[in-house]
Order: sequence, then structure tokens, then C-alpha cells
Amino acid sequence: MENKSKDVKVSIIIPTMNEEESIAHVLNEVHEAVKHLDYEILIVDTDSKDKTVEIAKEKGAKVINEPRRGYGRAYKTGFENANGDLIVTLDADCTYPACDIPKLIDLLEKERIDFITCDRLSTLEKGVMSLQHRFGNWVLKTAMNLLFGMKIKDSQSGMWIFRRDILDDIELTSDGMPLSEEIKIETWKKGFITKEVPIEYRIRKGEKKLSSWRDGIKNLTFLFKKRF
Ligand SMILES: Nc1nc2c(ncn2[C@@H]2O[C@H](COP(=O)(O)OP(=O)(O)OP(=O)(O)O)[C@@H](O)[C@H]2O)c(=O)[nH]1
Ligand SMILES: [Mg+2]
Repeated sequence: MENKSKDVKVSIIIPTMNEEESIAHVLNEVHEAVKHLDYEILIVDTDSKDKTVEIAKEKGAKVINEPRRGYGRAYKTGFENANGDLIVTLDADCTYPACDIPKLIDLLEKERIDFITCDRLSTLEKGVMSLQHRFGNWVLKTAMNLLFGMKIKDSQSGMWIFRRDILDDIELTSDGMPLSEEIKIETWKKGFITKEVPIEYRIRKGEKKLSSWRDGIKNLTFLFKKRF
């Protein structure tokens, strides 16, 4: 049975940088999915020049302005401002299934999990991710598993569902894309109960903010620095 409880507050955090093409769609999907829960939606925006902020406010999200660039920086600012007992993260580009949030929260609570990360790659459909991107993801998850003795299937996924309390016990140093790796390494290392759950990943709307080569190399370098 789906969780109908309003005892637990959920903070949904979404970083944005010029996502006017997709943000309304994502926010509609989030509202629809969690309307039976006590929740807040935090948009952490860096310098959007389009209508992202306007649309987000119109759709009832709380917008936090974070002028310092970086995906990791945006999330750390979001975490500092979150009032929920549970935190849910996803991109603003329609790639992650917001409709699955209630199911994932139920799983977290039922199995007393501390940190769920969603796995985009096990069920990935043809054409959703470029070959280059898939290869990069394979290299990064293999490096992470070898360096840290983990068994992760998707080290770069940006959809997580977790108890806010765990943030007190983990150290997040990255301000960039590597934060996605770091949060998984830290929760694993600190012995939290973690689980990877397959999800349906979708084609991105709007322009990507990631530079495949530059960010790929930065993510790989980060793993070695963190390990040694
Ligand atoms: N606030 C903020 N958000 C950012 C920044 N960089 C990226 N984002 C957002 O973070 C999310 C992830 O960025 P994406 O461009 O989707 O990166 P990605 O998911 O690795 O790459 P794709 O597979 O192309 O989607 C998106 O919602 C972006 O708008 C930043 O510097 N600041
Ligand atoms: Mg994305």
C-alpha cells in the first residue's frame, strides 16, 4: 500500500540552470506524485537567463538562488535549506521518473533503508543515452567499484532518496558533478543501509549542462583523489 502518511516531511531538491523547456513538466509530475504527502520542492538555481525561475515560482516551488556554479554546490546548498526528514533529488530535464517517488519512499521506509540511489543503466532503452555516454558511465562505475570495493551499477545517477540525518555523518567535498559519486561512496563507507533500485531513464529535454569529456575526466580524477 502506498504511504499516505503526513507525519514524514519530504524535501524534493532540483538543481537548475536554464531549464525552461522542462521544468514545468518536472514540477507537474512531482506535485502529482507526492500530493498525498507533506512536502516542499526546492529549486536551487544558478544564474538562469531564461524563464526557469519564473516558472518554478508559478508552480509553487521555493527557489534558492545559488550564484556559485556547480552541480555539487547546488545540492549542498539545497541540503542546507531542506526541512524534510527525507530528501529526494532529481534533474530538471525530465530524465528521471518523478512518478516513482512514492514507491521509492515506501521502499525506504519498509526496508529501513538509509540511502537509495536509482540505477538508470540496467533497464536503459536504445537511443536514450549516447554510446559515448554509456561507455563513460561504464568506465566510471568500474573504477569506483575497483577503487572502493563497491558493487554499484550506476555511479553517476542523480536520483537519490534518503534520510536527511545521514548528512550529519558524511563528508561531501565536491562542488561539481563528482558529488554524485561522492554521496554514494560516503554512504557505503560509513556503513549506512543502501540500495540501488532500477528506474526508467528518459531522453533529456533541453540542452545538457554537462560536458561529456571534461566532466568524465574530472569524475575519474575525483575517484583517485578520494581514494588515495
Ligand atoms: N544550480 C545549478 N544546477 C546545475 C548546474 N549544472 C547543472 N545543473 C543542473 O543539474 C542537473 C544535471 O545536469 P545535466 O545537464 O542534466 O547533467 P547530466 O544529467 O549529467 O547530463 P544529461 O545526461 O545530459 O542530462 C540539471 O537539472 C541541470 O540544470 C549548476 O552549476 N548549478
Ligand atoms: Mg540530466
